[in-house]
Amino acid sequence: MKNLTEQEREKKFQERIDRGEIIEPKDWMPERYRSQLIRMMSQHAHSEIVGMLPEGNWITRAPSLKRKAVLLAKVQDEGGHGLYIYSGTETLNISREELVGEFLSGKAKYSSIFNYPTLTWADIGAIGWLVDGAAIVNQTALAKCSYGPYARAMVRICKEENFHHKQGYEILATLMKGTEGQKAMAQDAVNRWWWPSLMMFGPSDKDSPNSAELMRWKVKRFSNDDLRQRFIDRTVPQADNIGIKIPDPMLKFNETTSHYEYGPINWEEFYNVIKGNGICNRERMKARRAAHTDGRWVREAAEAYAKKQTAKGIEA
Ligand code: FAQ
Repeated sequence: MKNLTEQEREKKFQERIDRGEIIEPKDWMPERYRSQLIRMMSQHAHSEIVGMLPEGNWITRAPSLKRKAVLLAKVQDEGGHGLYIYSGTETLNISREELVGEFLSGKAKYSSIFNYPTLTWADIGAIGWLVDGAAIVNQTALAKCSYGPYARAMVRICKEENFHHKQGYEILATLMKGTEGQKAMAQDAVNRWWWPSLMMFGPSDKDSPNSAELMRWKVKRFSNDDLRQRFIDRTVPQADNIGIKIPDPMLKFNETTSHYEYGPINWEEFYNVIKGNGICNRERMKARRAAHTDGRWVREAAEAYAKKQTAKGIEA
């Protein structure tokens, strides 16, 4: 690659992608490929970390010891996913401090979905079933993306998300077998989380500025609308199974296409949330900034310990 012009390098890079080769950290890559991956992977990592907050809200109020243990494990998993994806992002030559700094300053985004409140226990079921369900559809595709560290992270993360999905569905299925009040609570949670879950897949293809480039590089393997459709098609029958009604009067199965048709998504609400004006945006950022400040001593202690160990290693 040494004597090639930038254009020739990019051409060779695209040929590798077209052949289905996996790009690894030490391989040459266009600067734009690197920066797009940093944008997308860091947004994903921040989302996993912020995603701990709505569910963390119910750990102390889970209805039984078993539910509490399961929820605690799930929230810890999400934290682990965040750290795992941060490590993957660091292979693109950016430090954890920079990544976290961009998030805390508000420069980097996180998923719109985590700006909605968890009002009742049924919301924990709805998050597991719908939010993790949407995340699995999106991430199963990303497990086949062209960047090795991201693809490998997704394989492992999807396994855990499958457990999260099942536990959420089981919470709602249990409520739907309960009293009228419990059924109403489950339905109300799905009414509030359905549309925001569809927004997780990002804007419609015609309004998605990054999609064409990311698909050319096989970072995205399917478009936002295709993945959204896949999620709807697999989720509606699950709702039917437990007697939950999807809050969309226009939802109907099209026998010819074998897909569900659905009503219009409120994109104004989506853009409002990603601009920082959702119900919980301010609360979420406040919580993360406080956690960062309160955790300073831990970072300092870990750094001091690491330095001491290194020094010992050199002496030995
Ligand atoms: N929220 O051109 P596109 C989880 C932004 S993890 C906020 O289509 P792209 C696990 C987008 O950044 C959930 N912003 O963008 C869990 C761009 O703005 P920018 C997170 C959004 O990148 C479960 C602009 O709109 N998953 O749930 C959103 O091609 C339960 C234009 O959009 C990932 O991050 C949104 N929903 O496609 C944890 C997966 N959608 O940056 C706890 C990886 C779009 O140019 C509990 N990411 N935007 O200023 C992706 O697959 C993609 O980045 C998309 C967006 C599909 C999210």
